[in-house]
Amino acid sequence: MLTLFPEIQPSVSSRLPVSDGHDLYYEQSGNARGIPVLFVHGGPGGGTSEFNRRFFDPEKYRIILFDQRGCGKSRPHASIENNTTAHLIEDIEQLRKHLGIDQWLLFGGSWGTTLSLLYAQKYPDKVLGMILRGIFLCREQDIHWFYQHGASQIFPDFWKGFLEPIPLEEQHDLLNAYHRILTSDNEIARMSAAKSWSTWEAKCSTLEPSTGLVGHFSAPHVALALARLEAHYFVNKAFIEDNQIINNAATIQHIPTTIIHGRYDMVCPVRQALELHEVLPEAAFHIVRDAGHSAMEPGITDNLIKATNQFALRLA
Ligand code: STX
Repeated sequence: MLTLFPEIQPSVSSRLPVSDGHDLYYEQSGNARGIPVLFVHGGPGGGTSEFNRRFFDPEKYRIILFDQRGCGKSRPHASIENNTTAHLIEDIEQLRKHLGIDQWLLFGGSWGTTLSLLYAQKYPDKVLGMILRGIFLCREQDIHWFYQHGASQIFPDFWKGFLEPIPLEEQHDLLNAYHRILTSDNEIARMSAAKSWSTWEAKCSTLEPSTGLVGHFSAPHVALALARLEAHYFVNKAFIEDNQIINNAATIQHIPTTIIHGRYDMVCPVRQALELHEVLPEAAFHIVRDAGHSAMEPGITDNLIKATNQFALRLA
């Protein structure tokens, strides 16, 4: 079983002003002359963490992490103004040009797979390959599963905590109820809802309870961005057509892709990975038999690092 590479520090950490007053945090680590790889984080609103650098051999990769607009160290924090999928795609393209990179490898998890796939469909000639973990197609049924009925049946105990901030008469439409509170003027209610939202997601992300993951995502700064951005994107159906990713698979057929998904992923059920693989039959596809959603599940980490090592050989 492969485990994370040793901790490294970024050689450059900087900011990139993008459109509409948003300002992105990004950083580079590893080998400045290595294969460029972009880490595309989840949520939306999850932000990057230091351990995200450690999926890549630092001698072979030029590792780029960035925080999508509105989250992590990007500013303004938790802002849903001028924050749509199209903006995020153009931010990635602006970052690519800014860094002087012709083509790069995309490494995305969860919402990071949604965004990577949509970016690749818009700019297929900029993408060397994709490593995708925990496929999230972001259709109505995929959102409904996690925020209304589905995962609620597997984790009924944690679900109580998710229902807690929502008045009974609004519980038939939890996403809109949360969105109302998370965008209200009541700062206390906003923060309390954000904490319940993010705790639910973090608790459902691993097969075994992970206090580290729950602690990170329920901390106020992280929770607020994650909850506000997710609710904003999901009430708007991610600003994409239903089944947009599947319907446009032809545009990315030729891009070398590895799909990795935990059998017991309760945030994004594995069926989404299967459906993606059906339209990208050339992609390598690994269902990890003893894993949930998180990249930190041991079997998922192992498969992710195997994939980055294989891409390093292939792209050398
Ligand atoms: N959200 C899917 C997603 O991208 C519905 C995601 N799921 N869990 C996460 O992200 C955390 C990493 C923030 C726990």
